[in-house]
Amino acid sequence: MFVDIVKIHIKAGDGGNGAVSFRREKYIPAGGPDGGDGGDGGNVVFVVNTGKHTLMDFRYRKSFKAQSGENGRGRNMYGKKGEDVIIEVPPGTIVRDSETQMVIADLTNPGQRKVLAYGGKGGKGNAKFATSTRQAPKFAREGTKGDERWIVLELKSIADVGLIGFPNVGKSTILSVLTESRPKIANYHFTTLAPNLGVVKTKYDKSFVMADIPGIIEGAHEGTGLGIDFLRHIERTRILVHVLDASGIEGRDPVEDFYTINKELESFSQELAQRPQVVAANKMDIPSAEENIVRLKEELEGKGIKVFPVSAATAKGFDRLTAELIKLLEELPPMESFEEEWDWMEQDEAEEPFVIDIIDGVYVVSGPTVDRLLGRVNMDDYESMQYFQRALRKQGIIDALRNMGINDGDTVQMNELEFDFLE
Ligand SMILES: Nc1nc2c(ncn2[C@@H]2O[C@H](COP(=O)(O)OP(=O)(O)OP(=O)(O)O)[C@@H](O)[C@H]2O)c(=O)[nH]1
Ligand SMILES: [Mg+2]
Repeated sequence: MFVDIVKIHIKAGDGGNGAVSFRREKYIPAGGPDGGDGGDGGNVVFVVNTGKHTLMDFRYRKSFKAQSGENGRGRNMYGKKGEDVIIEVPPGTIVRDSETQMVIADLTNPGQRKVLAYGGKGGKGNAKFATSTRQAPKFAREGTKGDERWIVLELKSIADVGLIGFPNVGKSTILSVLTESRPKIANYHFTTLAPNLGVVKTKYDKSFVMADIPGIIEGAHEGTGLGIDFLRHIERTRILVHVLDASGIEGRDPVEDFYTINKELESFSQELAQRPQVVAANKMDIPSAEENIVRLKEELEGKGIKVFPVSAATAKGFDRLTAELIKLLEELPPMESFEEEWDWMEQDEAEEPFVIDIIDGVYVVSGPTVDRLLGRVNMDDYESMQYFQRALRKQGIIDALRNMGINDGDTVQMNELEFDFLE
């Protein structure tokens, strides 16, 4: 089975807890605090591996968890950082948030890496909470939780040129003539069940990637035949080569075939239907093709669609076709990548400006706002202290303390600073 869309769960490691510990030394009855910080949790990292072509690996394994950070220990020993979990995906993998369906990553370039769940931060050990007035803090901080979420991986192969057409018209045979790819070829419909890719090397010293997909029939958009879901594999091709059986050996008319397939294409995606198309009129080695090719050219070339008579069986006519493809590829804009619509990391990274913990009756305020504020004030300077008090009010810290039930005279701690609350 060809797996090209999967839902998986990812969880980054939690941060380790900070330790509460006191130095023990011979002859020194009560040493200072020496509880180390917890380690950060590991991240969930996605990496593009060009050796992979399907999402097969995710068929049985749907849950990925990075290691948590270790807890801090005494003697100021820091907890070890949790290991990242690395998830390898084929190029062309789009990642969506399973709830919102928004694209969060387009993993296209070889070797590209992206963190999709960040590990939690390790908590600070009690050594970090010591101040001149509280020399033996009996508290430490817990580590924060790692990110966790359900995501959907969807494979959209990246190819320059996509081969489309009815079953049995010779798409796979053409791929095998032009590339080293060896897809299954047989004289029955729906031989190809999953897309095949190959690299077309030309004498112009240029190469491009060609994709062959399963055959399309009338009603495919309603699920007839193999349906058209696999068209997502060629959504990112820049040109479509529409393969027609010019011999009409199966009793269909190649001119009608052309319109039928395009109608199906339109019902899948207007955008894909607008993609530049050239026609490869195949099976020219069969005599009945002579008559049909005249009609085909008359019908289509008037509409600006170029028709190339070819025979995959005898490998004839492909030089002109590939020359045209090279020319078009040079003119056309590069392949569009998916816009990443939403960056949850940015949202997560905008941490809370401050948090308040009540520890042993002390109101401990910490966070980026506090760090910034304390970096700016000089406690020995009256004006500076007044600025500090105004800032506390402006940032909402006073209100937050009030809401937590603080009373005049209670102790507030901000990093190294400790003072009594008095409005
Ligand atoms: N006479 C002749 N037969 C051809 C030519 N190209 C392909 N065939 C034959 O047509 C049959 C179908 O070829 P495939 O390449 O498997 O066709 P396909 O379009 O990939 O078919 P599906 O994968 O089923 O959609 C095979 O028996 C091929 O040998 C050609 O140029 N001339
Ligand atoms: Mg085929």
